[in-house]
Amino acid sequence: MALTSESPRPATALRRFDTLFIGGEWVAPRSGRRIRSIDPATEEVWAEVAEADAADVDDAVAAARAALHGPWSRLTPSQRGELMLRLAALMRRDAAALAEIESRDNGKPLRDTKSEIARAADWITFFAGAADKINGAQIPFRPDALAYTRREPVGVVAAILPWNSPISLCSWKLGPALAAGNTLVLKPAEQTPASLLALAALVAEAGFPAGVVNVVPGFGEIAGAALVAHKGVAKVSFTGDHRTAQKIMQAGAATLKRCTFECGGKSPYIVFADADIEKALTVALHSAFRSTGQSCSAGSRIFVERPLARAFAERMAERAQRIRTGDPLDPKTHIGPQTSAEQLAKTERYIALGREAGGHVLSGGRRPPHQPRGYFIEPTVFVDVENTSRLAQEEVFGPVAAVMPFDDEDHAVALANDTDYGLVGGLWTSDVSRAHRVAHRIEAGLVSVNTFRPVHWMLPYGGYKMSGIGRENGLEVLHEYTQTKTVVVELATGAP
Ligand code: TXE
Repeated sequence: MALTSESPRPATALRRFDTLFIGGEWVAPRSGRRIRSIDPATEEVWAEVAEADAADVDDAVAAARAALHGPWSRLTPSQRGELMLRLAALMRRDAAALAEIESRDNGKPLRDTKSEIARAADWITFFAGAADKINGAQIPFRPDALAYTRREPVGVVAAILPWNSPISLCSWKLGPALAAGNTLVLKPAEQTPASLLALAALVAEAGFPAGVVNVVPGFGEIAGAALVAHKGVAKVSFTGDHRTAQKIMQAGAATLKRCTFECGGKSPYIVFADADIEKALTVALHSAFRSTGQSCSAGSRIFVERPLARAFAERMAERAQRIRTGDPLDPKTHIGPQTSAEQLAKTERYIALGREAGGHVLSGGRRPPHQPRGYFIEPTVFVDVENTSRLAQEEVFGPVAAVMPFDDEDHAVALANDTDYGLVGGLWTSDVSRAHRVAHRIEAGLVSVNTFRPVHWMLPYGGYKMSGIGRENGLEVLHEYTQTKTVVVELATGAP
């Protein structure tokens, strides 16, 4: 394992984000508490961030409701789009600073966070263009009546965000919600509380009316729970663990909240013998190990046609050993640490479970011996793993891939679908009929052929089965942020 940085990074001053962003103002949290954000590459506190509790959440929801029925509702859709374009431009201007905050908070290499911020701005740009294209319809159901539909905002949206890509995943919610005329309360994950406050400063600079976007960093069980149970919140858009989604659904039941859930995955990556094997191998490494495996769309179950399977796994293991694990701020680093001590412990637990179940580690499987501190773990390739084992069935969210053989097309599809998840799937083949046949049979919201997880603002994205409810991205997502009102006007004169 080559390491990019074995010497400790020079100490930097503690960063402070002392206030929440509520109603266009920077306000101290009512409790006075702070979240201590740990840099996972050094295991040291690098920032202290204001922590919201239920009282702050009340204030944020009240501000969002006031904006929804006030100044925000009086703008034209084109004016909403203009403000969003201004925000996107500011995100591009400050991309380097935002990326550094995210890299310190979650340990992702700077080059990845930089490209994520640039893409997040593209997301906002796409939905800015959609703001003035959300139309209802006129329905000629009777000649003597005028019937039409209006697509109205759903109201205050609670966006609950995870720690793996805070600003990027925030833009998936912020873009369509704003385009459709909603207001938002954003709650970043407690592990990565800082970057959305930096984004809030850009929202203010762009000139959005006060209260349209509010940011309340806080813990899931405190600020998150208060937000998703709040009667002033109309919709929850959540990305995270499906067990948390279940709690949110229960909490929202009393007020029948609309929910969009994007949960985890255990995505199949199928390689047929007639595929471009070199390309399939390179993309497999990226799909399993990029972002240290902390991606809901990671290709963690790699099914390879039996005669090729062992050689594929060995070559993957050999190349995995050349992946540079190291300091996220070092431009030469390929993958950083896991974001938290809890996530590292989870990954190590699954590696142990894989071994106990008879799996063999061809590469990785341990913390890098030359990395004295930080939540680092080597990219790990397993063979001799059963698809029914816990390693193959449960989301690890670490850099761990299992290469498993299959015999024919039916077998590959059966293995791919034998999971509770259904977020992403991919297959590699040069047979065009088989490509479509298998793509149609895979139970997942996004299936790719001869590429993997081409996530893009124009493409609907979301899960089958336990991977989620609803879709994000694409114009389709605008339905998740609007509700249809039908208006009927009687045209006939005289008595009914
Ligand atoms: O997720 P949580 P965790 C998966 C991944 C990971 C596992 C656990 O497998 O190892 O989940 O991660 C907020 N009411 N994914 O525990 O708890 C929380 O504060 C309201 C996949 O960190 O789901 C944070 O903002 N909110 C995933 C957000 O939920 C609550 C990304 C996500 O945290 C809450 C992250 C509550 N009761 C983890 N409890 C993906 N799909 O990309 C927590 N939260």
